[in-house]
Amino acid sequence: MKRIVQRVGIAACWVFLSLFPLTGFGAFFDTNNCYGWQENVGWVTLSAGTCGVEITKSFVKGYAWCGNVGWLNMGQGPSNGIAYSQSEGDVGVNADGHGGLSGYAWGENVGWVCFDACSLGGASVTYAVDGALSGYAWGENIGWLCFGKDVVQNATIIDQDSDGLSDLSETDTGVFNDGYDTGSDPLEADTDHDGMGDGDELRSGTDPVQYASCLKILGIERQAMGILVEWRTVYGHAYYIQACPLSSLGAWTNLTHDPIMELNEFPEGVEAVLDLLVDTNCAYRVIVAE
Ligand SMILES: [Ca+2]
Ligand SMILES: [Ca+2]
Ligand SMILES: [Ca+2]
Ligand SMILES: [Ca+2]
Repeated sequence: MKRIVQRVGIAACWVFLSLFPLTGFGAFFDTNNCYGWQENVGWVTLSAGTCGVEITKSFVKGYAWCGNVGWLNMGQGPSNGIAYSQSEGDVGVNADGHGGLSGYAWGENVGWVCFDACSLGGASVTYAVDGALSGYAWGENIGWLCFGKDVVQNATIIDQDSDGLSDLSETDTGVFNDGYDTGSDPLEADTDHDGMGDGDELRSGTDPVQYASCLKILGIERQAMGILVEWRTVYGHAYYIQACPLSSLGAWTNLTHDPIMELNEFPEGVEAVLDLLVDTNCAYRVIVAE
């Protein structure tokens, strides 16, 4: 759907015809904070850098340090290399590949802690692909152990190609399913070579393993009324088109006051904005509105 906007400001006359891929996203991993809440003893800290916990696609491994309850052994790797059987000598916390945890951890001071407490009538613990734990585990000796979604982090989530997606989610299957199973290559920052990094594609809703699916300007065309800027969209996502005078590179301003949301075409479509300020010597780019 074409929209007409009136932009005020600069005069001059040239249009910089180029494609501007999404920019400005940083990696979204924060390994600085590891906390848990224990009902009887208050906040417990899974100390940053010393958590020693690794989440793989099917199990959790290592020791979590809780300031008030001591070390919590999440398991030392399953015997079969895939998942703990929960039999003697092979006990630990398993991951289901889609955010769910189950099984048991052991603490010298707290005894067994159950991570799939649903069977006990309570909630269970889930994990995000950035290593954050949330939900409730149950310890017979300590009661509920609460993991706060925003603050519990895992210290050893790895992002080998620094694209903002952990190796945990980059399943390298070539098929995108969801944030836990992106299908992208953990050793390639831009798996499909479309110019957008894998993490940026997830944030913008495009497919990280499809070359044709990416956020970019499709065309900048001079028309009688102004400059028409067209870009590729994803349903449910909102965008700003920004302009920048070539005489002042880096000074990007939004063409519209509010972001433009794609609510017509699914799963992907095209939007366009007509910039009425034709006497502008400038560049255009598209960004995803936060
Ligand atoms: Ca990665
Ligand atoms: Ca990657
Ligand atoms: Ca890409
Ligand atoms: Ca893509």
